[in-house]
Amino acid sequence: MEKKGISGAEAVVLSLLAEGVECVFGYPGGAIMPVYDALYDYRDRLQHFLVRHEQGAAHAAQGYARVQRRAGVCMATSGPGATNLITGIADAMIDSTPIVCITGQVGKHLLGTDAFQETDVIGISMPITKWNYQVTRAEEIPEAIAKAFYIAQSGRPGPVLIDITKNAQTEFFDFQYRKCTKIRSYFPKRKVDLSSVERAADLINNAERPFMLIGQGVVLSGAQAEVKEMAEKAGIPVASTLLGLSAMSVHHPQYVGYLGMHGNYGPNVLTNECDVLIAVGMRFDDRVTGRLDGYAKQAKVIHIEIDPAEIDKNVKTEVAVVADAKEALQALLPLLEVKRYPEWMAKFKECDATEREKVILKDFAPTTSLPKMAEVIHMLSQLTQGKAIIATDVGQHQMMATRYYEFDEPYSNITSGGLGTMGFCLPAAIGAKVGRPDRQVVAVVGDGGFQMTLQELGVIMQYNIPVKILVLNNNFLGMVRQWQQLFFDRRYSSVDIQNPDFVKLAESYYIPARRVDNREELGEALEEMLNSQSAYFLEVMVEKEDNVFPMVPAGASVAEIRLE
Ligand SMILES: Cc1ncc(C[n+]2csc(CCOP(=O)(O)OP(=O)(O)O)c2C)c(N)n1
Repeated sequence: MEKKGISGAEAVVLSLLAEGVECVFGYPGGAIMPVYDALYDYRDRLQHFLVRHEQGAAHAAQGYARVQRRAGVCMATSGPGATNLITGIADAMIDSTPIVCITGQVGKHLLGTDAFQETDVIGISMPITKWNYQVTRAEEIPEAIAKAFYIAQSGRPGPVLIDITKNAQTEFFDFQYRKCTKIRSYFPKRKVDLSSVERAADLINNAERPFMLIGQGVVLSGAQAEVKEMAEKAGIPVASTLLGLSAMSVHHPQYVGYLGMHGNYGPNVLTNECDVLIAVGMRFDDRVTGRLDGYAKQAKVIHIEIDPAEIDKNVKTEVAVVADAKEALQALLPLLEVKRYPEWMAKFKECDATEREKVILKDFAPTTSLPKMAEVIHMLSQLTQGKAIIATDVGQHQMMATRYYEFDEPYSNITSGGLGTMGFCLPAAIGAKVGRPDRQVVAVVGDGGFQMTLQELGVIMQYNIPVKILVLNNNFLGMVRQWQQLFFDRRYSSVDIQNPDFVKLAESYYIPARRVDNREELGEALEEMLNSQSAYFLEVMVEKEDNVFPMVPAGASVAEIRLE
């Protein structure tokens, strides 16, 4: 591809097109105006979604990336525009989400002068990007953008940021775009080391109580079929981390549940009873492990992980396979013996029965005047047959949604895991719906988190994006209230939140809206929401002082999980 004498700004757009980018989430301003001017010329080929706050652009790019399995793109001006992206970038970094962020910057001659809207976004974003780079000459643009896409999407994915000074946007140069396929000293994906795979197979074949934990690495590498095959062939029970959810159908007989602080009882306690722990594409986050010196000490650990920095970081491994999850499992599968562990599987069933009796039946029991979150999610799950994309925010509703939505399709769970970013849900759901218009996308959000990015209702309105928004309103910052109740002697400090009339608010954005405060109407209201061709806003008033259990208290071991 060669074109002579174009501006840096046009080169930005052509570079994005050369990468197959179809849409950008962004917000204009002084230092990025030349790029927006170029976008005007290409508006038929590159759709720009005008968010209402740059944080929304980053989260929308994340939502898009998660469902499209390629980098989402966001754009902002210098100074406040760039700093508003930061939360989304940090979120993408800790949750390994590929996004390419493009920021405008003051002209090269003004750098370092405290010019209007000058911020050192390269310095600020250094620890939360996989790579960042400041372009000060137009001719650097194609190579910088090509590298940005390659780095964001290869190996363990992550966010990259390209900061482009204004002069570089307006200078002319001969444009030529070459995709990047290699960078010196950057080895994103190692070849599978067969000797470690053989050692892993040996451990698994000789195990009495093997247990497989799957994380987002499985989703990112598309290794769902291999996980299923391994579980079926070698008879291994499989549990998922928060970000691994939807990689395996909850209905699969080998699937034993969800790990972590509010996960299922069985997979948490039995982590401390397995003899071989096979962790695939997960990073032993503290929300999964609880207190490390009380975590799986009896087990020999096999860690299949693309990022060598994760090996032995939190949990000491017996065998490490540093590779892409899919490739590693493909190498491992033929070496595994066909096995069944009826007694071991029965232990998970026993734990399930305990959890059912102590937690689940209570969560579903209509004992309170207002519906409980679990009831709402259960109904949503039934009505969508576990086939919707569920975007969640952070808090009790997130844990309830991820506990009780019966995911039956891959790439369906979009949540902020590592950073726990309130405000993530709505813009991420928008990005997901833009990326997968053919799928039902439901944003399940708390009344607190909704108010952190609710201005993005404007994007839904302006571009007619049929996202379904389900606010579970307990008039509390529920998760913090739960902690105050359990660990701070019920001293409710600043968790009581007075809310606006959400229905009127949604209607002011021309989004059909309804409020439900009883069980009788709930099913019908959810159906109305799901059947709506347009966006729809449903507020469900839920039990105010509901708690999420089980719970591994902070600093406790997984074996100390509380059921009540
Ligand atoms: C940006 C941000 N600020 C603060 C927190 C701490 N925090 C975690 S959960 C939570 C309460 C969330 O309340 P709400 O959105 O109403 O959801 P609920 O827990 O009631 O379902 C808070 C304040 C956070 N995770 N993110």
